[in-house]
Amino acid sequence: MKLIFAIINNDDSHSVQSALTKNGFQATKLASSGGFLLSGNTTFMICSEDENVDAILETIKEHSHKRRQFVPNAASYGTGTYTDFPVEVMVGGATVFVTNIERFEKV
Ligand code: 2BA
Repeated sequence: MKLIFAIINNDDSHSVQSALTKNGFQATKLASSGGFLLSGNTTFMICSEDENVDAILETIKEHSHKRRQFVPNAASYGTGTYTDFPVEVMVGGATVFVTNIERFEKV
């Protein structure tokens, strides 16, 4: 079994959630925020059988869009990058981590 963490833009989270549910995949949504932009995003926690991982990633990919966002100056202090103007970065579609689950139980 695998545990998938998928970090999604808030604007895509409803669409991703609906598609996962429609395709029969159970997910837990966590409110999270990015360390760079310091803005809110959504982390999905999805436990699945190994053979469903690709279908889940495909569903997430289909509903997560790339977008340009501007980084306010204050957000770049930690990186050592100091500019007078906001910096444009490309965000998304989704940042995904797939990990092994040693044991899964509902008690
Ligand atoms: P943030 O940390 O707010 O990052 C937002 C976007 O800013 C990133 O988009 C990337 O394009 C840019 N960015 C981040 N750190 C940067 C840096 N040091 N220098 C220049 N640009 C930088 P994504 O890569 O699509 O990431 C979206 C969100 O996914 C991130 O939000 C963070 O919450 C999460 N994430 C991405 N990579 C991660 C990782 N390796 N570990 C944990 N979370 C990660």
